[in-house]
Amino acid sequence: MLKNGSFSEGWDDLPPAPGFLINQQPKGWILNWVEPNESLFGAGDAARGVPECIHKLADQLPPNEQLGAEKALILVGDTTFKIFHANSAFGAQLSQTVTGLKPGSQATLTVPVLAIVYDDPDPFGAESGVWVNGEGEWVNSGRMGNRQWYKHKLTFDVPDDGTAVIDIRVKSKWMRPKDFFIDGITLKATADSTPPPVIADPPEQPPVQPPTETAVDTVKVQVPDGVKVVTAVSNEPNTVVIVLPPDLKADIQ
Ligand SMILES: [Ca+2]
Repeated sequence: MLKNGSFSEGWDDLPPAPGFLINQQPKGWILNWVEPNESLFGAGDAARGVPECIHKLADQLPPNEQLGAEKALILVGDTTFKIFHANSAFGAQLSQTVTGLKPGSQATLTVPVLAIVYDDPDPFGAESGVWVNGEGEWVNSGRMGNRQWYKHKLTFDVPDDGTAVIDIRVKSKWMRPKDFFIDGITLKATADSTPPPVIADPPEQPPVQPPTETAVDTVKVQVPDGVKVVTAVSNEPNTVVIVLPPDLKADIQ
């Protein structure tokens, strides 16, 4: 099933990009970006810079942008994933391959994305999109809105191999600031219930007999003539303590 849709399971730091930028690859996901001067996912526009791709933690956000607030940038847990650049065209992608889904069943992937477009008047200035097994589409910022969570929702048929390759893409077309936030990704799907192959029968074990309990309320002690006996009560159940002087031995029957 889908891993780390809430971005709360940590990350790996990636090798430095130009400008000593260290991007964070969320656990369970593959992060990559369009290198400068490469086409933005096949479009005529090209990337000009490498976006910063990081986790924003709740305590790094003002209260009105935290979980549950009116302008929340976190939808689940205490982190959100942010992809942004202050002044450059860029593209980035998060990918995950989910296996073990029931072939032929229907599944629904939901990916909330929030774009901050600042004062860009171009409705195509920022776009985001989601693909499953190569099927998907771009949604431009004119449809996504500014500072609003847009929920990409894809219902798909699980192929025979039970695999869903998920690609989440964002791109910014102009040398203008753009921020994207992604959080609360869910996959509603049926796991393949085919039982795993049995390799060998487990060896037969003899049945274990429960220990029989006999109620004991008396301990018989035989003491030679002339030996004084002192009895005491302890808190240890089913335990008898025998204390002997150095010249006597115990003969336990
Ligand atoms: Ca989160």
